[in-house]
This record gives sequence, structure tokens and C-alpha cells, in this order.
Amino acid sequence: MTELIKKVVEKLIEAKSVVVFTGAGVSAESGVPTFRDKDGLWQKLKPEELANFNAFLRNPDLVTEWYSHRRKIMHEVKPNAGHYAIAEMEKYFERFTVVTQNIDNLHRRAGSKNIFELHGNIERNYCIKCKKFYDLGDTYPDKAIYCECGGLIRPDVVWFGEFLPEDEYDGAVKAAKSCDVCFSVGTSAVVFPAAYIPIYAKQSGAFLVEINPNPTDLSRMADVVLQGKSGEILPLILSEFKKQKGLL
Ligand code: BV8
Ligand code: ZN
Repeated sequence: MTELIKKVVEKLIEAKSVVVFTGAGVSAESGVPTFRDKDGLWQKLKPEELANFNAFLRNPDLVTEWYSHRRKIMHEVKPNAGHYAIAEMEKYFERFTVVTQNIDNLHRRAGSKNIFELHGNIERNYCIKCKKFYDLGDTYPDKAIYCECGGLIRPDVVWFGEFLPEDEYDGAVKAAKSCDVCFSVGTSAVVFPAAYIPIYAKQSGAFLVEINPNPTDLSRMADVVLQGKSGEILPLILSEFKKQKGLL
């Protein structure tokens, strides 16, 4: 692993622009369940039953309760060493972009500034009729909630079959196509179009690094695969980088 980390750091030392593409795995060590791991969320609940608009209209109580349950977890957990390492790395590069599929707000809480949230953010909720935004604070409704106009209130997340927020996705694609090093951290890389991000980076000549305990569809395309937990590997990369830059 150390040899591989040194190889990654060599690329980082000369890099002007870095993109870190993350999925649920980067939050796993914070205690946020992933989607497709054995104890993942989808094992108990099927995406078609929950993370899509028609399911919400069919069963607003169940979907509202599921998102409240997840918001509660996200309010109880903290960013982990992987989030903090990514946040610290941001200041060492001319351009540093976090592109996350996660809706858990942990990158922002760890101090990352330049973030594209491709699948929205569970802290934001809005009325499907008049689009008024609601801050639910630390309330966790276990059944559907309605706006004063009578419309249903939904989480501001991207469900299956829904378009990604345009400027978030366009900004992420632009960053991916112009970066020197791209990390793909804690994602099974099966959900599109988000999963195009590391592919565009690689196709545009970036050095692609995957950090994941398990192989994924992206592994064969990566220049380096660091097999392990992001909460352990990212701090190792950061300290080796600082050592080689004489920052330690
Ligand atoms: C859309 C948000 C246009 C809500 C989610 C090609 C192009 C375009 C679309 C498609 C396409 N092919 C198929 C589609 C349709 C679909 C899709 O991709 N389906 C897949 C499943 C086949 N895509 C869509 O519908 C997208 N919209 O295309 O719009 C359109 C519009 C109308 C008509 C047609 C097209 C919208 C997709 C967004 C769906 N929303 N969630 C919520 O979170 O509740 S998806 C969900 O999956 C999450 O966002 C999650 O982030 C995302 C990806 O999962 P991962 O983050 O990768 O998590 P996972 O559990 O899978 O993996 C975790 C990884 O971590 C594992 O590899 C594990 O080994 C690793 N790990 C574990 N522990 C650690 C670790 N790694 C490091 N350290 C550890 N400690
Ligand atoms: Zn309304």
C-alpha cells in the first residue's frame, strides 16, 4: 500500500487541479449505512419502493418516515477522518472540487468548501406544489407533512428517474474534464449519470485513483486502486503529501 500511496502523492505534488468524487462509503465510518453493502439501506428497503417520486405520492408517510430516520442518523453522526482529510487537502491546490453523491452534509460539516452535491441534500425540503422551502430543524416527522398551500413537502434529493440539478452536474463535469488527479472514494459507481464523473476525468487524461475496500466497475479503469477504508487511507495520503511538500 505504501508504494501505491507514494505513487499517488507523486501525482498530487505536480497537480494543479484535483477532483474527489465520493459516495456513501466515505460516510460509512461515521456510522451512516451505505446503500448496497450487506447491511446497506437498500437491503431492507427497495429503491423503487422509496427513492422515487411515484412511490412518494403512493406512500408519502413511509417515504417521509424513511427520510426522517436518515436525517436523524445524520444529525447524530460526525464527519470521519476521511472527510477531514479531504477538507484539509482543499487548501493545497489551485483548484480542488468535491463532487458527492451523498446527501448527508458531512463534507460541509468537515469544512470542505467547493462541493457539488449531485443528488441534493437531505437538510433541504420543499413543497411539491408551490416549491416553498422548509427547514425541518430537529423535527423528524413519521408521516407526510403538508405546506400551508396544501402541497406535500418532500426532501430536496434526486430520486430515480429525476434529473440532477443542472448547475451542480455541469460544474462537476467541467471540473472532472479539467483535473490532473481524480479520486473515486467509497462508491460502487453504478448510479448514473453521477458515475460518469470519474470516467470523464480518466478520458480527459486525469490520473484516476479508486479508494474502496471492494472492487467496482471502475477498478479496471483506475491507474491506482487503494483497497481499504477511506477513513484510514485518505489521512495516509495527506500526511505523505505534506511530508513530501515539507509541510510537516
Ligand atoms: C436520471 C438520492 C435522467 C436519494 C439516489 C444512464 C444515464 C442516466 C441515467 C441512468 C443510466 N442508467 C441507468 C439510469 C437510471 C438511474 C440509475 O443510475 N440506475 C442505476 C441503479 C442502474 N439513474 C437515475 O435515475 C438518475 N436520474 O438519470 O435522470 C433521466 C430523467 C428521466 C428519465 C430518464 C433519465 C438519478 C439517480 C439518483 C438516484 N438517487 N439517492 C437518497 O439518497 O435517498 S441513488 C443512491 O445511490 C445514493 O445517491 C448514492 O449515493 C448513490 C450511489 O451509491 P453509492 O454512493 O455508490 O453507495 P453504495 O452503497 O452503492 O456503495 C458504497 C461503496 O462504498 C461500496 O463500493 C463499498 O465497497 C464502499 N465502502 C464501504 N465502506 C467503505 C467504502 N469505501 C471506502 N471506505 C469505507 N469505509
Ligand atoms: Zn406549498
